[in-house]
Amino acid sequence: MPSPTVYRFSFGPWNISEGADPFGPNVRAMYPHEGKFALYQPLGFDGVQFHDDDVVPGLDRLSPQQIVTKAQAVGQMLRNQGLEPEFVAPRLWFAEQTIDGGYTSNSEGDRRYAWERTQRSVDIARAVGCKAIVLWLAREGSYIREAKSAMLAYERLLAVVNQTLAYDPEIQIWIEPKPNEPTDMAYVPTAGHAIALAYASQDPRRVKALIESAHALLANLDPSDEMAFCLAHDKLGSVHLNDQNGLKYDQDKNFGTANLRGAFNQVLVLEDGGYGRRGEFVGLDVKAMRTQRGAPVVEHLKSSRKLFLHLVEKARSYDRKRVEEYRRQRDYEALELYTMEHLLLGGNYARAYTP
Ligand code: XLS
Ligand code: MG
Repeated sequence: MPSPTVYRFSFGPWNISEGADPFGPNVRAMYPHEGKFALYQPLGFDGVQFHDDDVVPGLDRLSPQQIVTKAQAVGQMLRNQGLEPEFVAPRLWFAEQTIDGGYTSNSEGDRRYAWERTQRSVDIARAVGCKAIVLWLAREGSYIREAKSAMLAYERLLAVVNQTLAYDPEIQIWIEPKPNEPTDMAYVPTAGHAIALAYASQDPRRVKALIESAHALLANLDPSDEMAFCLAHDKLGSVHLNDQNGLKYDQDKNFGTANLRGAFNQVLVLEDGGYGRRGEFVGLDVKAMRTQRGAPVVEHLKSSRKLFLHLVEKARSYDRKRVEEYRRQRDYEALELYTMEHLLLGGNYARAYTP
């Protein structure tokens, strides 16, 4: 039996936000970006996830050399604070050149911009000291299917994956699938699509997926299965744990708060799949409620981490022998009751309670 994994946690600076949504402005004071880094360790986090311009603001106006110099300084600042950069994601959804998507835009100039920005993100990842970029393909898709050739789009996505692998011999690419929002119909909506791209690429070992619970739920899939699929192929680069209440806008609710049993199954899969033993982070992509007062608001990060750790305890005390026995007898009614009672009742109470 390997010793139990000691999980390490990460989040991105965007997870401490001011509360704006598409229908209303900020409701909390801005919290300076640099100040956020000091919050990580006291909250129990030591991994930092970045968008490229979180590391180097305004990078489109800087030369590649200026970008690298600035990123190196951020890397040093992180090391001084005992923090580790987990990944850098090119922000390919904000600039004018990405209105119709980046890699799959119908405009050649826009596609060139996306590729240049991707190279800069790889440079930033290397300079800040991490080995992965995340492709959240926000606007790679369309509002109407007739707008783009999906076949061509998938060819273009694979070409960019290959170009990136060739650009840097060590960089890993973790694709974060999402089926919708901000585009209606997104390419690469599921883990299956991401892993297919990985195997079709020139170096499948370096292409993995980042599975976000809410994104899987928006595709009407079970997040624990999406994670298990990646783990079975040794392709789970990272996770964005959170929750989602039905098929709505992307909610990024606290982990385990909409479906506790679903969250338990995600933790079980991570535990059984050995996730985290090679230093993988447990990323929490959670958003504070707009109603929450104060600045900075960090309760959602604390709560999600705490709920994850409670579920780790539940996963470790889940009686696997008993589960195996129920499976052998094909008694899934009993297995379900056992699972629910295990989640509902504390250890002592469970023993004391006889129906
Ligand atoms: C948005 C994504 C985003 C990425 C990072 O839906 O979850 O937060 O994880 O750009
Ligand atoms: Mg995410």
